[in-house]
Amino acid sequence: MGYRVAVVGATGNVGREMLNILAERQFPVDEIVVLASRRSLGSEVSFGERTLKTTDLDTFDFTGWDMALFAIGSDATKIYAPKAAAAGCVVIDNSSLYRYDPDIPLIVPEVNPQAVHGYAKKNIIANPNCSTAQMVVALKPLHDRATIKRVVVSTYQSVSGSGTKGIDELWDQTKSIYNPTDNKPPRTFTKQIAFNVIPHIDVFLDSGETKEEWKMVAETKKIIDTKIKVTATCVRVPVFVGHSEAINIEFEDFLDEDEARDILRESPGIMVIDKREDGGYVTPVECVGDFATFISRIRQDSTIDNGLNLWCVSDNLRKGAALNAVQIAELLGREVLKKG
Ligand code: 11C
Repeated sequence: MGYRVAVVGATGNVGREMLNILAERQFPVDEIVVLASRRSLGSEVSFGERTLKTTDLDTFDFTGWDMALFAIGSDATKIYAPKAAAAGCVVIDNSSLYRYDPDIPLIVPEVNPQAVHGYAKKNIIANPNCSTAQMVVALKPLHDRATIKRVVVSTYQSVSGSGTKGIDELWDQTKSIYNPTDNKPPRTFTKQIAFNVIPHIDVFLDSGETKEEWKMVAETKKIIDTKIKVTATCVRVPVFVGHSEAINIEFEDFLDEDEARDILRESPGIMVIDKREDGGYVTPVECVGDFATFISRIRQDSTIDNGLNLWCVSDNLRKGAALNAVQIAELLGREVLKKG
């Protein structure tokens, strides 16, 4: 026996990836429904070999459905997630709406799977921000060995993090550089993104940080350890898919770079590609479509007592969103619902 699963926001980039990954990982689905807003009704999406037609989210009754994977914005999530949860369907939500609610677990299955048992308070589980998900996969096994005190991270985030409109803007601007008569002003991003980088993702906060930077701090604390200090600079780069991060870590105890490499090699969800030679590291184009978080450039930071540097790359639509949501669904099935 399998599960009755709803995918909410099935026509967006993340919703489509959720369907691909459910099919690729042969998630035990008895029945699947793909839900979308009225404006996307009639669209078709693929689920393995099958083509599914979208159903109206607004009038859908979640009673009798086991889980709903939500991939819609926070405003719509606020309306529909409580309806699903009240009907007894466990919501796995990709928006930022519930991440910081102490009664809602925020889960990366390789890092804090035990948190799944907290789902029952509200029947909702939150999925972290993409830039946090890949970073905590890399940090957790190192924290278990040498206790992380502080992390300084700089991100290089692809345009797909801001949805299809971000992808279209990079494509249109890139073409218009070669054909200036077709010049299109920035709409999604605040400055030109083609052949440029922008140190601004999400809104500015009073502290001077952006919300994206704040999320990396708050979510790392909630998922791994509230004592870890994190400071982040988040930057949008002209890459279609795949977020990269340069991570500097200060530990309580000394951790040798070779031991760190061995630990990471043995850790779940991680692929270490780290040769000290031309091309002996991973770049975002190579991680697209993959499940792993890739780690390269592992090296001692000799400017502090117990420091390491590393480079971390992952597919932001997969580990950063859809894959992590499906892994949560697998975890929920395995540990709690036990039907599959
Ligand atoms: C970006 N990280 O790259 C964002 C996208 O809180 O789920 C995901 C925002 C979120 O723009």
